Amino acid sequence: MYEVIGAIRSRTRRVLWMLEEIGAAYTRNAASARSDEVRAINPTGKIPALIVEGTVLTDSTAIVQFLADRHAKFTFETGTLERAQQDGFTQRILDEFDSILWMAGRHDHYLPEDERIPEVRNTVAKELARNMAALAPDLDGKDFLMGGVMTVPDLILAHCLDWAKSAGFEISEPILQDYAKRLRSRDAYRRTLAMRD
Ligand SMILES: N[C@@H](CCC(=O)N[C@@H](CS)C(=O)NCC(=O)O)C(=O)O
Repeated sequence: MYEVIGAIRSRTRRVLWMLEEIGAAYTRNAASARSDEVRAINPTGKIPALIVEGTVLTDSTAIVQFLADRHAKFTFETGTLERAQQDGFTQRILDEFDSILWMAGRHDHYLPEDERIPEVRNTVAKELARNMAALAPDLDGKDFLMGGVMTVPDLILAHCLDWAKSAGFEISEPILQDYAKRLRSRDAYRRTLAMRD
């Protein structure tokens, strides 16, 4: 039994989505980032965290990959060339989507007001558009980043595309629009979307 820590409107959704995909049993504690409750579990105050057999795991991508490895689903095996390619996509999505969206989020609402630079949003919009255009060929004629099989970086990318949309950034590439639609139509995704804290 897993325990997921974190409010739904955060990267916690990635962990819940993976758990729904693999059909593992879990409980939820929808604690907010930086709350005392979260700090008692993860001293950085960040969410999500996953408690497994009394051990606290942190970082959504690390947790999602752990679940994939442990349940041997949505991942290639470690030590294979396919796994190296899969991990390359994961890191690329984190560099080119997650970190940029987080930059926009910090300057939009997270940093102390006197540290926010509103113009960052324009730079982020341009950078996201460039990164989407660069990624589109990697999805041309494929259902998922690794071809016919959904793996961890697909889950992270689909979440980032949702995040971009909800933050008001355009999904500029038709290939990425179709891809996001395909992933959003999955039953496990829909179940996480219906979740409330
Ligand atoms: N790379 C980490 C980032 C975790 C993170 O920054 N989470 C946000 C919510 S989505 C948070 O807890 N922010 C609070 C803070 O930065 O103090 C992950 O993927 O889990």
